[in-house]
Amino acid sequence: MTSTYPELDCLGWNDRWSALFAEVDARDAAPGRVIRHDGSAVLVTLPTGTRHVPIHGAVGDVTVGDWVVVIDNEGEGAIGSVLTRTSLLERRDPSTDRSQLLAANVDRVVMVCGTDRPLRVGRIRRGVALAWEAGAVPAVVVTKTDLTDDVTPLLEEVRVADPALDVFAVSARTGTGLDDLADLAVGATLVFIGESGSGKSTLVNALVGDDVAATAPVRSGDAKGRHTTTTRQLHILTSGGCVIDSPGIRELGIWATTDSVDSAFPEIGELAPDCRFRDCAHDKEPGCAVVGAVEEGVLDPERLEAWQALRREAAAAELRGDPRAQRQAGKRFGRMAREAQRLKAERTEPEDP
Ligand SMILES: Nc1nc2c(ncn2[C@@H]2O[C@H](COP(=O)(O)OP(=O)(O)OP(=O)(O)O)[C@@H](O)[C@H]2O)c(=O)[nH]1
Ligand SMILES: [Mg+2]
Ligand SMILES: [Zn+2]
Repeated sequence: MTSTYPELDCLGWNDRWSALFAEVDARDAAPGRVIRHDGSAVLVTLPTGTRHVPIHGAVGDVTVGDWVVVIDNEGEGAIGSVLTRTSLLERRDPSTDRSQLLAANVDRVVMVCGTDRPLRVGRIRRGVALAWEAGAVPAVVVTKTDLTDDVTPLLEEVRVADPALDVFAVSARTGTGLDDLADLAVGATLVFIGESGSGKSTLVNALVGDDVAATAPVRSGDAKGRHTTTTRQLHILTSGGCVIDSPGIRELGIWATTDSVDSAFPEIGELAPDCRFRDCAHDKEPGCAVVGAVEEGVLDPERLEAWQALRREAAAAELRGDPRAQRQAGKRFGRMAREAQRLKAERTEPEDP
């Protein structure tokens, strides 16, 4: 089948977007993909070329990777609508506690870690939960392998974080391992996330085969980055597919629901039905199958600890941000308080002779 807009094929235009766009009823409208967000305007690639389009409040949030309908394309241009997303990566902004859109329509959330800094297992787990919540599949890239003699301990730590994760060991400098990563991108959109200085932009340049993104040396001593990349930008790979480069994230605030945390820990979900209590928190409850599995040595205690920590964090975030979750928790608390009073009353009642 021939494409409706061959100019957009390299950005991932397909039958889905074509069908969604066909439903739009607007004159002088054109489909395009947002390749950069500049605050008051977005850079959009359209069949007619790439242009800035101002954003007005009405459309709601637009983010990099979005497929949009640009109206009045011959004139000033405006975003008429955002086509229904296949995925949306967002995080909690630690300063405002609001959701911040990071990227849309991504297939893979790729956490980039450099061998010149410690790998943080907790951070990887957070990324995994965030990726599933977005509707994308997580992956890890351990880059700068040319700086170490033995990458095995780092890969082992990733395995500890999540044994099911896809892991790529690469060097942007020597090119080792880049082919596998390029293969992952074919027909897909990847988004790179990770600490400043971890090597995201260098990796983008290596994949694109050109210096399309600015990079800067890390601080000597602690290998801290300098926050070189300041906007999210989508790049097209000549080998096929797209990669979104993003600024180093200082704190990957979790914006995940307790459900998405659970989907990052399927082995716990499989055990849970065997717990005595349906709402078992797998902590100190009697008859807990999950704690039992840890005691029998079939479940890694670190996995349970990580699940508990992420679960707590997601639950707290839900409470802060979601009035419905707050009400539910309020009811739970009310039940608990009534139960406590009942028990107290029982205890203080005169005993039967
Ligand atoms: N030896 C070596 N150095 C690398 C490699 N990849 C990146 N670097 C270096 O690491 C430093 C930081 O790389 P950047 O690509 O700017 O890092 P970044 O993740 O984009 O950083 P921010 O934009 O600040 O988030 C640069 O000096 C790169 O040359 C690699 O594979 N090997
Ligand atoms: Mg960068
Ligand atoms: Zn349990």
